Amino acid sequence: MRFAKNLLGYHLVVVFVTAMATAFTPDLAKATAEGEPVPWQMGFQEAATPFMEKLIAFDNMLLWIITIISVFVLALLLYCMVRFNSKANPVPSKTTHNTLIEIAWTVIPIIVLLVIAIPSFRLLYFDRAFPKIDMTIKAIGNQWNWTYEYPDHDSFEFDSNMLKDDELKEGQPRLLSVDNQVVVPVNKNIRVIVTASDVIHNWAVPAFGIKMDAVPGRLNEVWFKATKTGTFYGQCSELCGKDHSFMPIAVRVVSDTEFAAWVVKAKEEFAAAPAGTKVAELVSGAEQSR
Ligand SMILES: [Cu+2]
Repeated sequence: MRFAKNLLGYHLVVVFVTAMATAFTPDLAKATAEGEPVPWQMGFQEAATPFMEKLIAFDNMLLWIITIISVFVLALLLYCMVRFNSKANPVPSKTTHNTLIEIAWTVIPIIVLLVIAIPSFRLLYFDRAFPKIDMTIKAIGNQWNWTYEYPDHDSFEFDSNMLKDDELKEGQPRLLSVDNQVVVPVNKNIRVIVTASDVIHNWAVPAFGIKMDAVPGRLNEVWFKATKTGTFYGQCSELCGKDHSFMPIAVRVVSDTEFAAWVVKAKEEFAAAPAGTKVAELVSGAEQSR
């Protein structure tokens, strides 16, 4: 019996240690493929922008804080149960106030909240205060695909549709791969103007730390600076109808020269449209027929 108890205790410790190790060192659950989720992934996808790096560091800090608080509260509860149960402590104390403890349990939580609030506001500011933008793209959500425009490059535009299972090539992730990827240059500040033509969608790319609502008749904007080349996947993150889960986002980050070459090809492939018409129409509430 004792052996069984020891074994159970040992097992619980192993489970706890493994869980903690996985939670605190994302490397153990490291994605094999960058920019996309992997089976049994526990942490975030690897960061591909400075903002996401900061976000992950902030999340790790919060994890430490909530773990310490939870363990402390649990320890207090256990201590009370053992020390002050009716058997161990038959005559209860009549104490009702303790000024020192009351000040402590007011001031310490305030300090904890400040420790959380300051980096949190900093992060918000970093995200919302746009740096000098090198390039702008527009992402327009439709039921159920994305349209992209490149206003800085003669406003060519194209639709990005999910590839069906029988269209996938070797190595392309299912439900995330698209026919036309958004292509952007590496290490450049890219602004994404996000809007929609029908219902609310959401342009989200986890590795960039981006999640922005695409609202019809409204222009939202986000920025990112991808510091790694590769393909980064995301999905529409606002319930938008029956094919909500089938309008993925695929962003390919390439070098400057590759980007320049791609723009030349893309301009030919997707015949140029007059600059800005699409968004102007959307804002004035004109219907898009797709
Ligand atoms: Cu959607």
